[in-house]
Amino acid sequence: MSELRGALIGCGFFAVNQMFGWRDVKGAGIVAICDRDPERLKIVGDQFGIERRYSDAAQMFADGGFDFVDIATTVQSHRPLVEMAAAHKIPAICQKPFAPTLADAKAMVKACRDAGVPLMVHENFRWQTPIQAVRKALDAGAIGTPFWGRFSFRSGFDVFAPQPYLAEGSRFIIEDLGIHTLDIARFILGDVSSLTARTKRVNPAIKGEDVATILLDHERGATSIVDVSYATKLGIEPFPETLIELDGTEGTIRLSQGYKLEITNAKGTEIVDASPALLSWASRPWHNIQESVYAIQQHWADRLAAGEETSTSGDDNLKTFALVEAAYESAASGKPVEIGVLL
Ligand code: NAD
Ligand code: 89V
Repeated sequence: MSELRGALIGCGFFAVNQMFGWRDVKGAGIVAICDRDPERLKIVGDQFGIERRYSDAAQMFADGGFDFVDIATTVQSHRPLVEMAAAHKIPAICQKPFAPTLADAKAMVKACRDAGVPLMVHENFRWQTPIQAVRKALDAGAIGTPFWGRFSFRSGFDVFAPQPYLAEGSRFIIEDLGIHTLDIARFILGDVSSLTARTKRVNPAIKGEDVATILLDHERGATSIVDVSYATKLGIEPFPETLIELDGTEGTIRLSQGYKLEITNAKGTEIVDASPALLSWASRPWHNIQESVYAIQQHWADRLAAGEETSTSGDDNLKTFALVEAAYESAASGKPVEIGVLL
């Protein structure tokens, strides 16, 4: 079968990982790129040898010649670009956060559904090797039925240097990072019926919250905590590791710093190294995220070729996005929020 031809919009900081990922993906590649910043267009075009370059996405869609679009811009442009893809009947991948509001996210899912085109949100954290290893152990019944969990990301890493816009929004850690952690909680323990959240801003140089603690009630009965912080100064910096604790009826799972996976049950305790691969183009400490970029893009190429739905489809991501909205609502009101009401 011939290779799927992709076009990428947004050639900024993170798109470079996506371009490397596409270079490795089997069955798909990038044939055109777009950025309204001529400097970024040139840097990425030259680095990856892409000749078709556009400063205007509308012009690129009008010219066509590609089978899918990969939207790697920041959130403000996601809705118009996804709707442009739907209008041209082009399957679309959209970076997280999917949209500025849940209402926008729902409109984007509807636009693609009405147009009959596949839509995947680039929610890559569930594709990380250690997270997949936890899910595999759970699916194999290693700890019976999980009744409690903790999904923790606590760091003092300077994310504002490569992504200065993160310091500028009134929303920060839940919208940018917690969105991944909440998605992991859903991926591991299932959908959520209600949540309660508390937030803080510790770093005075940024506008949004940099600490959040969220209590989740899962529909299948488990209770979990998602706790995220960019104000946590540790001896050994864990960025960008998500640490997981799960207690089940037959045992426990602990994913601890250094990608150490410990499974305890009636057979004893097994310790496994769940480290991600260091891909040829990757660099520490980002390699965990970088490998998951490749993995989600390969998943997209496989599913698009097979005409099957992706793990983080637009529909699926609405359930993660609703948790983000609910967390801000709960933090503001001090009260629990029912998720079903939002969806
Ligand atoms: P960035 O600002 O470095 O890059 C965005 C690029 O998009 C810029 O070059 C800008 O000129 C271009 N752009 C914006 N609107 C455009 C439009 N309408 N048409 C053409 N070009 C346009 O941002 P970034 O740090 O690369 O982040 C991009 C997205 O990736 C964000 O949504 C961010 O949250 C996400 N991100 C995801 C991960 C992950 O692991 N999934 C990691 C980092 C960033
Ligand atoms: O994955 C992300 O979305 C990034 C980072 C890990 C820095 O928060 O923005």
